[in-house]
Amino acid sequence: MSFGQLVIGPPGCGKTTYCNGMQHYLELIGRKVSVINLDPANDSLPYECAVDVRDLVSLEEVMQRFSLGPNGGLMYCMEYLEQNLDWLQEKLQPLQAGSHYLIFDCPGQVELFSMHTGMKTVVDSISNSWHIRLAAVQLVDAHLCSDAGKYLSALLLCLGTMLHLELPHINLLSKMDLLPQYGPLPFNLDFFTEVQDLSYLADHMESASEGFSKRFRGLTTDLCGVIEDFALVHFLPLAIEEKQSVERVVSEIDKATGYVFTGLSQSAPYPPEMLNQGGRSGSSAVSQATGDCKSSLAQTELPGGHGLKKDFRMINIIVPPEQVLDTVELFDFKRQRKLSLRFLAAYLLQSSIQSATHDSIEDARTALLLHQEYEKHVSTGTLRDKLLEIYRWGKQHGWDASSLVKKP
Ligand SMILES: Nc1nc2c(ncn2[C@@H]2O[C@H](COP(=O)(O)OP(=O)(O)OP(=O)(O)O)[C@@H](O)[C@H]2O)c(=O)[nH]1
Ligand SMILES: [Mg+2]
Repeated sequence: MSFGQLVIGPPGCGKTTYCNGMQHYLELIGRKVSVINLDPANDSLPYECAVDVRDLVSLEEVMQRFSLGPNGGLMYCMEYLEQNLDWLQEKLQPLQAGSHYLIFDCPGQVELFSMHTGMKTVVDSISNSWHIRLAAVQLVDAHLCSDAGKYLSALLLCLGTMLHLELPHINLLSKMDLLPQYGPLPFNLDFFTEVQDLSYLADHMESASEGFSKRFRGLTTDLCGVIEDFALVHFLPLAIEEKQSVERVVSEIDKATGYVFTGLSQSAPYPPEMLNQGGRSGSSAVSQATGDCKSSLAQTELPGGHGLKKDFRMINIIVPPEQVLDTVELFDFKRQRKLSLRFLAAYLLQSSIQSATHDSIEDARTALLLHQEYEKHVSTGTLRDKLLEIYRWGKQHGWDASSLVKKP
């Protein structure tokens, strides 16, 4: 069994630079790494390339020979690769036999990974037929966070790719070092990485754009609802030049592919380089945080909050739903969108929360008050009617309950 990463993302988001940085980092911590270039347009490679698809097919030649433009040419190249999978398999076999960790540098045309069947066949062969446990590592330029509309498009792209590729998936906000030059962000960085309470995005888009019509608001709100309902997309920030940042990313990818368990069949519980790291490494910091959280959960009678599933997933623990008071689930109407904390606070408590930033204490206090509301409706037998009323009202008003908030 081999392990690896499929590095994907829009043009120029930093995939090739990431492959180079990742190869250096992993070699430093003692892994044997091979980078495979799957981009037929990549003519100057900064990394040491073990397999180059350009030896099979090159974009320039295809464009000349068939009078195709760059995008049509690339589609042809990927279909040609699909027809010649045994070429790729032959090249990968010695690397797998040598237990190399494989990093695949991919082209930037996003449609290849969100709707193209040829590329999906290539990926399926690598991961299913040739037994290489892959994680898709999707890079998205962090500057997209400076514009709510572009950020929403990036979320949809990530979600679409995740559903199309069906691989363990890690989304990264790349080029974090350049972010300050785009000015202050409309929200904290946490808002963009955790992808919670997206109702703020619609508010922000409306206030930032004069021509933002009511129709667009409804569409934006529904799209945000779809992303929140799936609860699959979140991001890790990446600064490829910073060791700690790369370390954190590697730790997440290793958990996603199962690489962390490779030592289990031998005597060591973790891959050797993890055990050898001095100090508090990313992976040990994660287990420390997980341990801290587990012990506080053990002392808590019933942990409560809003949207806790995602919090638990972030720290990699599983808590049975019956041992949690989650206001997302309490106010849920089956097969309907999940309700945001902000909407529920405005509708049921007439209070406005998180008008400028995310405050976790304010969130916790609001979840507690909502739980009291829930108990009240359960005891009077009015919960179902209340939920019907909330969903009807929400749909009619574009899920914006700010008009109900009591003025201070
Ligand atoms: N400041 C900064 N620049 C970066 C970073 N990553 C990549 N770049 C620059 O962004 C440009 C594009 O980087 P590439 O690594 O070629 O991006 P790519 O995604 O492989 O591009 P395509 O293969 O054309 O889709 C290059 O000029 C890189 O030097 C980063 O983390 N910080
Ligand atoms: Mg590239």
